[in-house]
Amino acid sequence: MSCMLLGVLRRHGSVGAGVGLRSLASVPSLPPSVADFVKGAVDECKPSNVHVVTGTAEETATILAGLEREGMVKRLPKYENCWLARTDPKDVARVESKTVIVTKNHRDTVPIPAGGAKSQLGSWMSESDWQRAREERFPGCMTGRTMYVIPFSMGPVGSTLSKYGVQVTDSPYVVASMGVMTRMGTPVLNKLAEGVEFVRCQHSLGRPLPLTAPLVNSWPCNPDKVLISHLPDTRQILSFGSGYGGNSLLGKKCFALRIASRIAKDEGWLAEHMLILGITNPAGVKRYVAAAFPSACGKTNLAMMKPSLPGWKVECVGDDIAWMKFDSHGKLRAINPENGFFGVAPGTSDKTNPYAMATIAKNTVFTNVGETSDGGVWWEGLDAPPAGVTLTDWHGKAWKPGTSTLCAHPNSRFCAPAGQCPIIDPLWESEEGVPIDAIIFGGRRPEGVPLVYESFNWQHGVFVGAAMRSEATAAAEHKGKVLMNDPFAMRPFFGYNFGDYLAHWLSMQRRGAATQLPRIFHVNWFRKDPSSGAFLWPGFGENARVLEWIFRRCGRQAEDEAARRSAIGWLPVDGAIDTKGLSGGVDMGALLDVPKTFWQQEARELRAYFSQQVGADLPAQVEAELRALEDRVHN
Ligand code: GTP
Ligand code: SPV
Ligand code: MN
Repeated sequence: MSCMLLGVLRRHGSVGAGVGLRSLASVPSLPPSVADFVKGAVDECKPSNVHVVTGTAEETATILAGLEREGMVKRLPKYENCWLARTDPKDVARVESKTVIVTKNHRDTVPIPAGGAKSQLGSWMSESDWQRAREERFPGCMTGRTMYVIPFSMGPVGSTLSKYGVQVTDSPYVVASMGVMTRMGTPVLNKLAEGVEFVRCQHSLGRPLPLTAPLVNSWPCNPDKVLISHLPDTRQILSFGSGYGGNSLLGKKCFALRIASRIAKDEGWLAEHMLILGITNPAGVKRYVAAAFPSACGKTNLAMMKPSLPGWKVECVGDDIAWMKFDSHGKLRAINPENGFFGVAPGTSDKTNPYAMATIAKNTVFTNVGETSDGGVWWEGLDAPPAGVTLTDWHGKAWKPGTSTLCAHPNSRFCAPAGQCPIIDPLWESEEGVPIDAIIFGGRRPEGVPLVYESFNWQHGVFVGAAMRSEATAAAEHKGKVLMNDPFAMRPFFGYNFGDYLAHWLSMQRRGAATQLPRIFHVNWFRKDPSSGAFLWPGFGENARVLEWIFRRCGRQAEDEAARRSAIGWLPVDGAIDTKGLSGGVDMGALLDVPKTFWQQEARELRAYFSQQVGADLPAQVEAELRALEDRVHN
């Protein structure tokens, strides 16, 4: 850390923008509250330099060129301004076991599980343990490195639904990625100068210089010391040891879900793990829906889907996170707080998601995908490259199709600007947000759960969200195909006690106008044929057939000719899902079946889960819905 820079911080409470100190005099100073935060981080982390990020294209180019020199990214000459990063194989996904929420009381963070069991609804750390963990990690952690100061906005700068943050980080890869995923730089700094609140985000890779051990793949990280910590009371995030995805791009899951869910509870709105899409029918009527699926369960795919049904159009507002608030007319309105897509690469192809393929054709950072000898990218699900083109896997080793290992890591990702999506919705940056007519829950359910059903009402819909389960995926460290409870697809992202979260959702009923409340649905694209193990439903663009039924239900009374009452909710009647033109034919009977013994078992398992994991914090209305389900499945 230069003495001169420290001197500037101390005397004026501000730091200049720009690398190096020569330009210091000519750049704007930081607003006092930001300067205080940065000064505290500098004093603790002891970087050698401070760079306030302005967000210009030239600055990004300089940062990427620096990353290339260090061997952290490689230019992909086949495309325009695209880059490939290969991480240390120990740093490839979110680390839920090292992710904590710090509050005074344990129960502010999670319901206390019965019989000393471990909570699956978040991880609490006491203030004193956290203080100790911080002192073991952060002092001097940026020695020899540059600390970047990233002013960023979640949501369009200036929108009443937007929130601001400042992230300090010693990872230039994070700066480049945050530049895609958020609105970042000087316009945000100007907003902060007005004195608006901001979330304080402190991130370090935890590898000060000089190194004491060699890097793997030139990717600095400190896997043994990873800790992703959140202080919702003071709106702070401190993340250490990982440079990957949601561990390090702190605007995403850490801010826009964990901290924002707590802000939303305090302020009376919802911060959810949901995509937002607009769907227009052949008559030109448009509706917006939000959908919550757990990580790697199809949000990005649905958000950008190309409908197989003639005349229908889908447009994308967001693919991962929705901030939603009832407006003065009692209509729920949603914004996508993000500015880019951090999407799963494997499985993405012109067949499954052509609009995602178009989105990632330029200005994209790829991480842990395979590489082609002609300077392009490759992953499982793409056609084999043409003769003469060879492949390198995500470890950087030569790789051939048919090898038993994977070419791309299953959680390899693209990071691309949302504005490049060919079907980005015209209102995706609207300040007031888009009006939501339906909320959809879903997950990977190989058995028993029908393709689609609708809840009986808002309260039952909240129960359906609370009852969500899904097969574990590669997006986190869980291994194997184990079925996990993942209420509201928020299990890894709750910023406060799940019982209070349910009460908050139930209270939304009073904020909305009765006639305007979104209908709540549950979908399952992943039901399997028990004998062959194959998916029963073709998915992807064909999911438009299910959206069509949902669209129709939004405009109707509960009772209509398209739906019949079942033990778990409203189901499509025979023929109500349009299957015309589906190649190969599908077994709609098997897809919509609601097996009684399966649901009796499901209700039993749900009761056990609620009593062990939520206990006294379970709202009475949710308990009543569970009892009502038990009655229905036993009759
Ligand atoms: P995160 O970004 O981790 O939150 O994941 P996501 O919810 O955005 O999931 P994504 O759309 O990236 O899909 C994850 C995986 O599910 C990919 O391998 C997809 O190919 C697959 N998938 C998505 N939609 C469908 C579908 O309708 N049917 C089937 N069978 N697979 C799907
Ligand atoms: C997820 O794991 O749900 C992701 C990727 O979207 S990350 O941003 O790493 O959390
Ligand atoms: Mn996604």
